[in-house]
Amino acid sequence: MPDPLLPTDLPADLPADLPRPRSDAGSPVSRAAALRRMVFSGELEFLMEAHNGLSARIVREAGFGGIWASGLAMSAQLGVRDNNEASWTQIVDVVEFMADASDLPILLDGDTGFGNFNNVRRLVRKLEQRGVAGVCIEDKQFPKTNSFIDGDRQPLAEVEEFCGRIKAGKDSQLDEDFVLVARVEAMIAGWGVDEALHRAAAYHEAGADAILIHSAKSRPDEILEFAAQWQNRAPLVIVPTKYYSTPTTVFREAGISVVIWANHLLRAATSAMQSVAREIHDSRTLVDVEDRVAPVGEIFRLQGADEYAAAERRYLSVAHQAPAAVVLAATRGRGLEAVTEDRPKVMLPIAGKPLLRWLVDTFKSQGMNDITVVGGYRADAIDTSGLKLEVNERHEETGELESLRRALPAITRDTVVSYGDLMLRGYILRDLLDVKADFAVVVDSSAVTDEDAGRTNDFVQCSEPDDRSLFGRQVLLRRVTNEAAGSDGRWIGMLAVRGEGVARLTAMMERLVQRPDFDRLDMPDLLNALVDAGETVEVLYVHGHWRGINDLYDFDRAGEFARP
Ligand code: SPV
Ligand code: MG
Repeated sequence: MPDPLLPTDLPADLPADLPRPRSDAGSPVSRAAALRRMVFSGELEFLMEAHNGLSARIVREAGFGGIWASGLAMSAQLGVRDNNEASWTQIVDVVEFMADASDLPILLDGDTGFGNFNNVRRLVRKLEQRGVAGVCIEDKQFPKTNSFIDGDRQPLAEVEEFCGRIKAGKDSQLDEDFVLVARVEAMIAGWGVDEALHRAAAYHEAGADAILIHSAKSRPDEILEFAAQWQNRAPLVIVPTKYYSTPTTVFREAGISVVIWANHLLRAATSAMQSVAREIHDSRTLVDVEDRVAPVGEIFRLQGADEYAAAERRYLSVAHQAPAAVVLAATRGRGLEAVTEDRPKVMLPIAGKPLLRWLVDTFKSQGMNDITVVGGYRADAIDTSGLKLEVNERHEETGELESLRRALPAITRDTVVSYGDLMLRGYILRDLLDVKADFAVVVDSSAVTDEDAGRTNDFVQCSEPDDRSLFGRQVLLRRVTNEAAGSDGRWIGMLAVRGEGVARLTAMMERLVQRPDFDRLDMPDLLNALVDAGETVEVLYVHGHWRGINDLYDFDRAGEFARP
């Protein structure tokens, strides 16, 4: 459901923790109304330049109340000149990304309006449709050049003609709050304060909501003179890029309404990119710059990755999400001490890659990319690429269930819980995923040898022994024991939990944690507790095609299994 407090023209995917524009009564206002309030607040207000979605979000997070979508900055980030080389629709596309990325009111630098009165009409319509709060048009001719490039050689528009553009823009806005600012370039073009005043009065008369009075001088004198003579007939907007050393209180005292910091994010980004590019080029390494640049995680945060994950949980049908996987990999490995000095068992190489990778690749081959590994012994040596790592620091004095407990936050949907020292043919996992039961385990019914009996546990008794004629019939788990004799096979160490079983697994874990002997409990204890609680744990029988790597004997033979 949309947030009822959000104005309808705001993007829905923004983090909810930042303040939204509100009326005095506390109810939400549109962005156009928010910009209008800034312009007419009677206080000195500030707009910060942004030039794309990312910088728009950064402006919002910095705490500004509004954005200046600078023509100079937007054209520069596109790699073109501020001479209307980017078409007006390209500019509207850029500003649309900004409006999507930030819920701040945006005042678009609309240059000359991109043509005559007719272009201004269409521009205003398109801006309103895209959530832009206002536009500033300047009294020059299309195509324009940036005011700071030979500004005094640039022809100004005829006053009457420019008034026509203003009227056309005002007549076409559908939202009465949409703000049209008329920009006076007379002082840039060297025509002086009087001409500027004459033009500003005409533009105000034509319907402009505010006047942007621009100057390229390094001191604010002509701006202050203009403001003094203007006498607050309409709000004044200024761009002190050239007279930047003027204290801000001077503008406040002059009765200015809005100060635009017009290009500083573009320039900040440019300096940073130049320095980092040069340094990486010269040093041919990333080590010196890594700590100076934003971590990739910060970029994800600014992009709203968390909101996406939440939306995925909310909207992506569970049927379309591959299950998650939790891999228990905390142990060093019995009888493997000689080869696990510097790594846990799951990092032992088998036919050229770590044991854990074989398992992870099997998961990935079934589209399961959400994989959480619980490490313990030498968890630091686990290769975590493509994985999330949880660590059971108490692995030496705890059993497998304490490791599983560490991964419970990751078990929010269908999940396969697996021992980490397991290799298996892909079809076993695929068949397990096809089982529809809330709980399902894979059991190998091939003859249990005497040799196995001495070396491993996890023998199981089932509702029926394996029999190929069982195909299609449901077989249930009765008990996991360490008794080979009389068992129906071996649990291979893989449990699938799906649907409502996910919550019941969590509930069962919460009950088991209360037991005084919890630290000694292993996965078989969980399976038995589920059975004892009346849960249906379905058995998928297989006949070989997997290996548990329990000791040096298994390790020695694993390579053959990996590459038969
Ligand atoms: C812009 O930011 O594009 C402006 C202000 O129009 S200025 O560059 O000062 O002309
Ligand atoms: Mg501009």
